Amino acid sequence: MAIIQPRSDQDGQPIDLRSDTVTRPTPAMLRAMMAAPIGDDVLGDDPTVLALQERAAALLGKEAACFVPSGTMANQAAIRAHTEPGDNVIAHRDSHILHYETGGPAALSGVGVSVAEGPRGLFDGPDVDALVYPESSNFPRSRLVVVENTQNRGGGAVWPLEQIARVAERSRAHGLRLHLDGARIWNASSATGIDPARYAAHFDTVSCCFSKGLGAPVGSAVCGDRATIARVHRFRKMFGGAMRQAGLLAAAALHALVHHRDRLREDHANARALAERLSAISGVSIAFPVETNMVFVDLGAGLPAAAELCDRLRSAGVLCLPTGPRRIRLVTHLDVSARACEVAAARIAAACE
Ligand code: TLP
Repeated sequence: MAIIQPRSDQDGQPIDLRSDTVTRPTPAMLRAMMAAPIGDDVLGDDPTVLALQERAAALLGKEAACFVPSGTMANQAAIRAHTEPGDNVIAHRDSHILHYETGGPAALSGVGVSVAEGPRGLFDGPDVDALVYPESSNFPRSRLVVVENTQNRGGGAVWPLEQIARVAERSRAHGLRLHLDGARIWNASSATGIDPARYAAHFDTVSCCFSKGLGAPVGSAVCGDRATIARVHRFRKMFGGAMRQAGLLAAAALHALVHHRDRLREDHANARALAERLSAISGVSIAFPVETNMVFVDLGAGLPAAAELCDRLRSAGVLCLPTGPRRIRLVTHLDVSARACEVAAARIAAACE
């Protein structure tokens, strides 16, 4: 059941599968923004920001939350809050904090990152054992483990809860702290039916985004215990992310949290159907099983390279992004309907000929 007519079904609009970040606010969301009571969040009195923070913290079973402009700032402020310069962080080679945050851990926190390997961006308890530095005045201090759920470059993969528990158990045994990059924790939860708080319970901090599948224009939050969130708050200011009448944005995020979580299953069904159609194209293979709202397509030797295919598709009114020389990513969201996914699949088939 679509809430409004998705943008993909409006005349002249491209079918935009580049990311779930591209959604525009719905009319109801805009009304919520217009009606929101606002204050000055740097002075701590924006009621809508405070309400959003309370709600996000409650949903993730944490004491407190800090509203930030982006998922990148959420991760970076959390990393900075948990570490001191010279410390070491453990994360997967394919994690967002390593690939897409412009070297933030080194630049903003002065930390090194030891990389775990493993299929679909997931790793396990023994990887933590292998990567942790022994305590010695020679070595960096291992301090933090970062998990990403869902895992973007792993195809939108969902971490099994037991695997998270194993990583957390080994991390705690070494005295490490844990941060969850939960930019798409809502998708993980929708796919498995597992309450987001059950994922979050294994972590000291969790970042979550309102501006991806949930469809808000801007905004993320870091959730955790009061003391750590007080540090996040401080680093948000230092990184330039403290906003003033931020209630306007928080109102969109609150609306999204209340009204758009249930519909994520439509995006997942659309992604599965899209993958099925694409897998019928000769030379195309689907890189990962589709668990959430992402489809990664590998292009065989007889097909155009990824950048070339994306250019052709742009002319045909379908937008998507290359993530490797022969790999493209397509992401479903509330601005693409099931019908638009069918049309996109047909145009991709034509562009591959
Ligand atoms: N990811 C974006 C790009 O940066 C790749 C996308 O289109 O998927 N964590 C994860 C797992 C993410 O996928 C993203 C965004 C972020 C954090 C950062 O969020 P923003 O874009 O709000 O800084």
